[in-house]
Amino acid sequence: MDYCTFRKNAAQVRPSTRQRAFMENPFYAFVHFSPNTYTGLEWGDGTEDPAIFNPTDLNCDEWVEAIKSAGMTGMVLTAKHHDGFCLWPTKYTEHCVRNSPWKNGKGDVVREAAEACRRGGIRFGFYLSPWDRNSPLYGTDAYNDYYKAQLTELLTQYGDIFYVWFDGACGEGPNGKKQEYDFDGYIELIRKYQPNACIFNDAGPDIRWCGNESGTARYAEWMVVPHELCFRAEKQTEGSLTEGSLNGIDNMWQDLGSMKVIQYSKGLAFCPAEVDMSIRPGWFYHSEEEPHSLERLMNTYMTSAGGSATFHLNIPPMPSGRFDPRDIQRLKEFGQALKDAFGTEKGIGKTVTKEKISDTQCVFHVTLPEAETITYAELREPLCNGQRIERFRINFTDPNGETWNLFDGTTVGSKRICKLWGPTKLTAFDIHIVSARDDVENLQILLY
Ligand code: FUL
Repeated sequence: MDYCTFRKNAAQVRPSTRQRAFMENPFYAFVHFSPNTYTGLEWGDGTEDPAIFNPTDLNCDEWVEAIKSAGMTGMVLTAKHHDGFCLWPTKYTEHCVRNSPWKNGKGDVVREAAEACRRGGIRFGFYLSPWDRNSPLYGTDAYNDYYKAQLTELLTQYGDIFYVWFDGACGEGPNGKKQEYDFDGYIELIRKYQPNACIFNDAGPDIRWCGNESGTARYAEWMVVPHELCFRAEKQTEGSLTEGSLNGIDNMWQDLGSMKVIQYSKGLAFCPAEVDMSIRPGWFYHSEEEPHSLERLMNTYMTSAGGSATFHLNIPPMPSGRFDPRDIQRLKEFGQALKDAFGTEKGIGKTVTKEKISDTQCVFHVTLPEAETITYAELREPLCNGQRIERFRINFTDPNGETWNLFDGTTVGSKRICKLWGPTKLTAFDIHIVSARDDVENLQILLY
């Protein structure tokens, strides 16, 4: 296969309908809640007494309000973490809320959270840890049946689910044995009962892990990646450009999608990255911890949701079941900062003309109706055309004819927020597509 054909084939790799819908709302919350909230641990060992789980003041509507105040549009609850304790009254183990004093064993945190999301108009999803340090079945085939039975309860009893988050962690269970997870079987169940839900896992199928838990996105994030990495996603091309292999590829690689890497891939898949981090150092609540600075959250947002990935931000409830007022405050400030930055579109009525140089290079000339100070340009590739842009520059020419570079970028994908060098009053500027895998059509340009 020649270089141009391989590159054009890479540009044909497309998202599924559910992935496209998911990338429209790339900012959502995680909620880590379990016996760890009461023991102060990050990983419980499964021997915790269910009686310690007792959120005397649980208020899921407050969670939803706080989540919405930051601009997030979904919530993913840890229905079961590695300690095996279930936040809903599952039929399949006694290690669950039924044996907690909370509401005399009649409570169901999953239901309260799902219903609060519904009332508040945000989406609901769940995390169900495959690693289970409590279940005596762990390490045997019967565990996969147990896990699927629990998955089925969650998929069928709590309304629409937008996201199922599969943790990659696979440690030892109470018998010292490790488990071989039947991910194919788990995925089949989700497709059957919640066909619109996206599924997170290191290897796909729908959303993959960015490779760290500190909110650090890649400088150039690709949605089209080697199937060797995301082998649970659909393989959409056949044949490599260069002989060789990508054995050993993992989600820590800094470059997963440039031609330098994918030339060796024997098939490509569409699988965008999620950047997941907690608002505090821990995933679970520890009173001595403080929420991260507004600046850190903003930076993470710009490079994740604004960098062709998604942003999954965790807020851990306190033992009472409420969010910490410090976190609520930080979420409000964050939402306000996002509104200040992106609440009012500028350059309304601008004209855009495209100058095509070749199939892989073009320039978009943008003219504003009047001079305005533009801080951010937000670019979006229509994902129905796949991901094409490899490198771009935003330039403007001053009245003396001198050209200035306002932004130098690589990938665009679902959304690229470009903080322009400035501030500069602009009436016209150019977006040079320096390199693309195929003709760039209908580039969306929003100014703020
Ligand atoms: C990790 C887990 O081990 C952490 O406890 C946390 O749930 C994080 C989101 O995923 O793999």
